[in-house]
Amino acid sequence: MKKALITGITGQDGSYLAEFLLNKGYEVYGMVRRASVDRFDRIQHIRDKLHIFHGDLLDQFSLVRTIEKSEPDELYNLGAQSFVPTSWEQPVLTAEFTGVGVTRILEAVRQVNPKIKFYQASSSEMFGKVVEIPQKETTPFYPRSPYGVAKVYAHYITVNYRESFGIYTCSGILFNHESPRRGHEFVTRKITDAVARIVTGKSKSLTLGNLEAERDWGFAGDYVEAMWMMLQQPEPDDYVIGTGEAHTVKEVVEIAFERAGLDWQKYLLVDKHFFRPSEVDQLVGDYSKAKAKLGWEPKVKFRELIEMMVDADIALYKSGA
Ligand code: NAP
Ligand code: F7E
Repeated sequence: MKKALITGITGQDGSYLAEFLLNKGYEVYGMVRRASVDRFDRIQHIRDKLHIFHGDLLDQFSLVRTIEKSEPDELYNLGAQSFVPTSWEQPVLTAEFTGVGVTRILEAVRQVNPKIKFYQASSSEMFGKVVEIPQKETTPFYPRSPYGVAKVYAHYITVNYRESFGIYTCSGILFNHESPRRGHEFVTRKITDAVARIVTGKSKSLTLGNLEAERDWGFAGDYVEAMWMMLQQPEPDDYVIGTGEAHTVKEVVEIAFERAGLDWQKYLLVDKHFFRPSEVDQLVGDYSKAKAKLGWEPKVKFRELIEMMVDADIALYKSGA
């Protein structure tokens, strides 16, 4: 039985990846940071099948101990401060979690067992002010937020440990991916949650920032499969994962309200407070390398994804949550 260790197992992707690996017959270990209350909502349904250790990307010794105790064949590093606006408010902490944290965990791998296969959660935010459309593995990076800058560092340290020490490291450059488990502060979930609140009489409006920004939105459940596929190849490499389609925030709004039979223009407000100091205007991923080498393709389409999220949020409120 193969063993996998996931950092960030309590997050959106961590929960889908844990489910995916359990279904593949893996023994799944998760590293969680200590909090005064457990944050296991997303993994509650599989909690009894998981092995959980406490550790933190800020604490080198806890990383070494977690890897020693779990003895993984594969390590998926999904833990990060992942919300872009917070990275302007806490740039140093973001650099520590999202950037230097990756060096800490790679050092722990090197010390404990350099044969572990390592996946790093890189991001399309690294492309930032894009220099070509669509973006692929060879597109130069131009990050536009402290989060994007930290991810560029993390990406290159992952490449560097592959080239310097021969460790099997892969970097998945993932474009935005969403699901009913997405954090409420991210724009898709903020919109679908607001629609559900309006439908159930809990709210009267939704306030957003830049409606014209374009993103390439896919389904998190599809994307975790790509992470696993990367670690099953004969040679480690880096891959862009996206859908190849760009849509505006306004399109998300239109589809979400339409799904609930509401006219969005009656409910939507725009506030400068939600605009960013520097914006990423257009992201769209060219996933042809992943398709050719991994045989990976996205399954869930954009409209289907937003409708799935609206339906799930309405069901949640109707169930009394
Ligand atoms: P998420 O829902 O925000 O989850 C982040 C996870 O990281 C949580 O489990 C969190 O634990 C954990 N974490 C935060 N700081 C940590 C620390 N110091 N030590 C250990 N764990 C820590 O993010 P996600 O959407 O699942 O994304 C997973 C990864 O992919 C992240 O690295 C993100 O930056 C990257 N990524 C995401 C997307 C996307 O569109 N979702 C796209 C590209 C890349 P708590 O539960 O304790 O907070
Ligand atoms: O913003 C605009 C905002 O916060 C998307 C993370 O998973 O994907 C995610 O980062 C767009 C931006 O995601 C609001 O200005 C308008 O243009 O949902 P988001 P993100 O910043 O793209 C990347 C790939 C990651 O790696 C990150 O970890 O939506 N927008 N109005 C808004 N965004 C938010 N959050 N809230 C608004 O009210």
